[in-house]
Amino acid sequence: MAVENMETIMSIDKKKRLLDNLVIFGGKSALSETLHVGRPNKGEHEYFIQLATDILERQWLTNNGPVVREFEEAVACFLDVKHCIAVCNATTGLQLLFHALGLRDEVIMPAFTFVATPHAASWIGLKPVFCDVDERDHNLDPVEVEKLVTPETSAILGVHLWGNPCKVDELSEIAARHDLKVIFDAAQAFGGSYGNKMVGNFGEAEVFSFHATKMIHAFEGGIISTNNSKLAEKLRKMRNFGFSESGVVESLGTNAKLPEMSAAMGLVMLEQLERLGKIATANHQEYAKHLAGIPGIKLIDGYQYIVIVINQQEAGMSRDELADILIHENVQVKKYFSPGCDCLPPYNNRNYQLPVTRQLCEQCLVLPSSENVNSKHIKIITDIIRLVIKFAPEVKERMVNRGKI
Ligand code: T4K
Repeated sequence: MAVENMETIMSIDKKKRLLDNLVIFGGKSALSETLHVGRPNKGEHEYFIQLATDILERQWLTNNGPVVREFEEAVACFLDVKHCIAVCNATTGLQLLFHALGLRDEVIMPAFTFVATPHAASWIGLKPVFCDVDERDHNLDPVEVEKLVTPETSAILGVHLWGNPCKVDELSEIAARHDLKVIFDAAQAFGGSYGNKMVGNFGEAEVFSFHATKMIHAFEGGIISTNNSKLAEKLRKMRNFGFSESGVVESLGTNAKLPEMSAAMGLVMLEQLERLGKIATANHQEYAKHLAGIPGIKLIDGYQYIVIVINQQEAGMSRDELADILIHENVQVKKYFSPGCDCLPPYNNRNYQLPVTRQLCEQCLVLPSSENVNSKHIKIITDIIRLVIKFAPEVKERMVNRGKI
């Protein structure tokens, strides 16, 4: 037999063996436990238990207690912002902010975001107007924003997606020219910066999430940050049924308070910020190293989330097919954000033209990264991606034959 043919047979055999190792084709996962996107970072248990014990012994569990105040001060100091108002979650924080700013009618926002962004507006009777995003950073495209401004528009709501800041200056300039408020959903961007300032200092105010899945969490929780003292005072009353500090109801309000236990977790996690930031950065670099050169895979900048964009033509397989393979391998990837918010009820009653959003909704995949994910895990995950893309036609054929697609 010619040497060439021998090599072909050997490589076919090797390819088959390699593909047989994939769980989707009957192999065994190299990961003994499932890796999740958004697996909570743990923090230091002893410190949390100490704070939790103090809270229980103090018998002051909520309603602007000392730990909430300490958490607010610590965050304000870190962000170098005048006011931080702790709330029970970012969704409610956004609602308080919309209310406090007296927004009405239409709010321009991206459709490529977590559904909390438009839901927060809709819930209080505002109309989300979905705008396309920039392909490079997945954030609001100012050129598209400008086109959507109408006499009904009251605000522009930017979302700092994946921890990367919006084009704050351009959005602020458009808002100023049309006399609109500009605010930011910074749920994913704690620790991010724009120019020489921390995210948290821009627009009328910004809203962070400290949900369990965020790098820094408080089980559930949020912070509204602002340099506007009047707005801060209003928000403080609103989150506590409209009560003033002297205990008199002065305005409409709701219950958006953060419990002491959550604030305690927030403080514990804040202490870990530097360490967790280093882990997240190292993980991002590790992914970048191992994903380099894989056709059709682009890793998005920003250390807090590992977001890849899969170009089906170049990769030879779709985002959904790759996700399916990885999930079988114990890698619980997330298809954030698919479908886009404009395609979800109750917003799917208008035919939005959002070409970049549409494309990203089909192409983005978020991979696991947290203190639970190390370089060995990343090597395993990226080896699988490299393998299945290298042999994409065979992988797809086998998937079809097995009824997987
Ligand atoms: N704006 C933006 C741009 C946002 O991204 C978010 C929240 C908000 C506003 C609203 O903020 P909050 O009101 O929540 O403060 C998760 C989070 O629930 C959500 O907070 C977050 N964005 C969103 C991006 O992700 P899901 O539906 O993906 O969560 P879930 O339950 O599927 O969990 C994700 C993964 O994390 C799972 O694979 C399991 C793992 N996990 C989760 C939890 C809660 C754990 O391992 N342990 C846990 O305790 O929304």
